[in-house]
Amino acid sequence: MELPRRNRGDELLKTGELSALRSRLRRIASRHDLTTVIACAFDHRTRMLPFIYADTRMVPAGVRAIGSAMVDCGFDKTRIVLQQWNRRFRPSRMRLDGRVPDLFMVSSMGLHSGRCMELIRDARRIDPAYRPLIIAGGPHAVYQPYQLFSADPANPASADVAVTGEEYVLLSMLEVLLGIRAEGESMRLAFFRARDGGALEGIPGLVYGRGPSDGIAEELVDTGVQRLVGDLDELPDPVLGYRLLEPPSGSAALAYSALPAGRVRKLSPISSLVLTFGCKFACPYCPIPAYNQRQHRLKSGARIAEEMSRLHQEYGLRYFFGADDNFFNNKTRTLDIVETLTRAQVCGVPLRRKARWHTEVTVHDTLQMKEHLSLIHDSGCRALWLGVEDMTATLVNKGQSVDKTMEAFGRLREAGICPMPMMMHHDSQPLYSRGGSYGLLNQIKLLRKAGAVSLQVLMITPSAGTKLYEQTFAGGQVFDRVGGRPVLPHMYDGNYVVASTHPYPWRKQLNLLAGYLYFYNPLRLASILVRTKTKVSHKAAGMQIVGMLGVIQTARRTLGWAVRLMFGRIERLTQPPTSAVPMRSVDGAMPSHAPGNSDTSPVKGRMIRLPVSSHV
Ligand code: B12
Ligand code: SF4
Repeated sequence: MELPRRNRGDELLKTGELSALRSRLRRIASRHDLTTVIACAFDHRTRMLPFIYADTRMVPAGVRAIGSAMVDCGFDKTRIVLQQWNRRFRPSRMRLDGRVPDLFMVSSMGLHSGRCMELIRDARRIDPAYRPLIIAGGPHAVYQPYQLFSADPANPASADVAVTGEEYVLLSMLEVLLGIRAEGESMRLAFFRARDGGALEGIPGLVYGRGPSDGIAEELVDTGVQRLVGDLDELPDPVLGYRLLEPPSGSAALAYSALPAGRVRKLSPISSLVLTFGCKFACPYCPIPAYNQRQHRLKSGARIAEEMSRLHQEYGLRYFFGADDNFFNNKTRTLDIVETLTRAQVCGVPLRRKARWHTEVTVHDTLQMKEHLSLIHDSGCRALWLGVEDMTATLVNKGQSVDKTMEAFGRLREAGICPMPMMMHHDSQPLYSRGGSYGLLNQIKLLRKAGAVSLQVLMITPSAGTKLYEQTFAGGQVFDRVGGRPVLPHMYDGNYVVASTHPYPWRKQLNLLAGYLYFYNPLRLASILVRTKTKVSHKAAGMQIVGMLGVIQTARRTLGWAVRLMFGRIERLTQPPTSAVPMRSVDGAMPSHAPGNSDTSPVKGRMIRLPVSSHV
């Protein structure tokens, strides 16, 4: 199910609320001398096309945002550890400023949740007398916070609290904790006192366990859906987060100091940046509109220009990736941003000469913007990722069609912007269809012709927080085990066929590879090199090389799965993962983050297998 919507008019924080909270925390920060480690969970088994470079060479914006918020509020002793760069990091070995940190935070997407739980389990090895308060956050906590808590005495791996929201929720909780914390008291004990006294119940966006024994929750309290910050200019400066990065290493412990500014660009040449959030469409397989409470939230053009300039000046960063859901969502607002970027200067030089930016949009909105694409190029935009999904709109109709997609791609190429299609393969789409445009290869052929520079083809896979999620399980589409091998969280990335009613699901798996091979291959590289040169053809050649290397890695990881699908017995799930611990809201209503929260009665702790805890 989608996240429930707050009452109309109460979706957003009041203007200035986040800024005021930041100021209040700054006034009390020096009294507390907090140390914080923020880990980004990452499962290296997910390293393959189409994310093979961006996954490790773009420090995720989520952990940077949380780190920036801590520093902005005066908690300078903060370190960000990326499992992407520090595979062996062990929270039980971490020391910051010579001591076990007060706070251990972990951010995770659903597909990295296996690693997230390992980090939490390891942090719990720290003697309770010194143990930090364990806070989980990020997309996995937003959509499935109940998976971060254990009811198994043999495996007491629970976060103390899951933040199902953004900076405001975390900072509100810290304000309450610091408000009641006695001198020398640990943050963990302050948290328990606040929780038991009901002081956290008024902060929407938290889920925490309660129970007599440490690490095993008897019930989960859900304080409801967060209020969102509407004006993204109120967010803390993202430049701060880059100062906090743990240098890459093979060590389990932390380095004495953070990554020097001079090394940031080499290790993370692309900088992901929050520009806008939200999308006006309502695709049934996408959780984004509900997460954003159907709101469109933006930074101003001036603020974006300032952030790009500072990131360029301080770290030499030149390439930016907007964390947008649909950057072209609103024409007037988009034009306002790009016009400002076109005029902006950095040290007397136009910003557009120093900064190149890229982001995600839809085909429909690209055509709405078609008269302005050269202005968008002039503002520094060089590539746009478009959710083409299925060009014939059979899977989902969001205004795309073969003609419209071809027109949008042509216009982008003319303007010097690389079109980067994102496709979704599904059970009813054949590999090839004779004389039509329905087959996967037929569509890739059209996209090649239209000038696509890169390709993303993923199998449609159930995603928590979407309209389709529960029914995909109820319909028996989702695999539990194939040939005895369990489907693990990292396999929910769209690269593995883990949900299908096709009689030969192995064909679907091989279709994905065939699609990539058809797009990325030496013949195509040669033809790009000899064809007429255009503004984007050298980029297409570069992408071919990256893509061919990526295909090898993708085949290495997924061919074994195709073989299992061919010969192994497929066991299916009939229910999505649910909470092993009963959940309740603070007011007795249905908990907002409970699985299948459209039911009318509270969840009574139905016990079914959690992919996170049982398969890892
Ligand atoms: C950019 C992006 C990518 C980039 C990421 C590159 C990188 N290293 O950063 C690329 C293109 C590689 C990518 C790939 C994938 N992505 Co992606 N991606 C995004 C996108 C558009 C922006 C992410 C971002 O930077 N957001 C901005 C930051 C500030 O937001 P945030 O991370 O959510 O963090 C905020 C809160 O969550 C919270 N928070 C985060 N961490 C923590 C920690 C603590 C302790 C606390 C208290 C709070 C907290 O506070 C932050 C500040 O507000 C999001 C959608 C979106 N708009 O967020 C999807 C999204 C993260 N991706 C998603 C998915 C599923 C994928 C893929 C699996 C592909 C797919 N099938 O769609 C792959 C996985 C690749 C891999 N191996 O990891 C999903 C995750 C859903 C889930 N339940 O986990 C999202 C949410 C989109 C969606 N469908 O809703 N992605
Ligand atoms: S257009 Fe993209 S971001 Fe918008 S609802 Fe559909 S899939 Fe989600």
